[in-house]
Amino acid sequence: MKNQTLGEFIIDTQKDFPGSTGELSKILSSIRLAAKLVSHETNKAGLAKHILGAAGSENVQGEQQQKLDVYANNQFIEALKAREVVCGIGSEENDEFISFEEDSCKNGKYVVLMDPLDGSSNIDVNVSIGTIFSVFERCSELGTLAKKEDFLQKGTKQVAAGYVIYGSSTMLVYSTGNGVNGFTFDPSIGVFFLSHPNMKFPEKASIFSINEGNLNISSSKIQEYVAYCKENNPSSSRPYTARYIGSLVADFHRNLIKGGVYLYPDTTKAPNGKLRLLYECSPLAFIAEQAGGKAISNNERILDIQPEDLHQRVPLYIGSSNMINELEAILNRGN
Ligand code: P6P
Repeated sequence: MKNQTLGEFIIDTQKDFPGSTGELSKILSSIRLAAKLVSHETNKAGLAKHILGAAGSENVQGEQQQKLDVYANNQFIEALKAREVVCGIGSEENDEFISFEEDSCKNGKYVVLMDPLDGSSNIDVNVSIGTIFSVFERCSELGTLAKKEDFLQKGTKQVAAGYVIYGSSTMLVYSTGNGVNGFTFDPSIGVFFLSHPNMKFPEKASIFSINEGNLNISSSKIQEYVAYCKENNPSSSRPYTARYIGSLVADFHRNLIKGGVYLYPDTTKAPNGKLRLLYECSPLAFIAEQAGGKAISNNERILDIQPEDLHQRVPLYIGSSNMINELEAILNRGN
């Protein structure tokens, strides 16, 4: 349907889930609402001094919380709680997971994990930032408080995942397991429109995205792969193009549209890498695979990793299958 709105799309695709009771649709609608509110605040961050600058507090990662971080976290938590279909939330901004105590919420079938504003250190320099979210059915008993095991589930168990990118335009990109669709926000009427149906990584890809400042403290195999990307070999479209924004959602989204691979390896400074499994790597891996791409962590598929901690970090290599295959050939080769 031309000019289909996100709301119409959510209703139309609900029939993909026989016997669905509309609860997942309510979650997606609440994410839509919170995304609009965060988009509004992000777009005026440059003007509204009360937003700019650190909130003075630190999050569990020991990173300075920007006021917009705190605002985004609160908006998504409140919007999800209000729909009474989510029994708990795990957020980058909260040391522990949140279990809603209201009876109506305790009967919620789902939990949500999120990075409410990834890349927020870029806020003050006007670089695109994003929200990343992941939805699971709870595995603990309905009517009880959300438990740790509800959040520590393998990525293959996700029922939905996606991201919002606050850039030159605001887009919401998500999947419920039947492909990936992108919606662009029209702030003049406050509506998300289907702008990128059935998103797929381009077959041919030649963009690599890594912080090369960390190359000398990365493994020799990662150094070998980057050297491979830079090698002058026109018959295989190399040297590839280097692009690194330093904002995961922006780098991932560019690669999804243009083709490419994003790498955040383990280093001597960050032995498990920097990115968090549950609310960064796993939801983006779900999207990547739904879009025909791949997502691995050294020698295993991201979606197969059994989480052990809410804020667990893992190395992440994600993007176009052809480039991940090239990397895997190096990673899996005996030394
Ligand atoms: P580095 C932002 O802090 C973030 O989590 C991702 O959005 C981004 O890709 C990465 O860290 C950048 O990390 O070490 O290259 O500055």
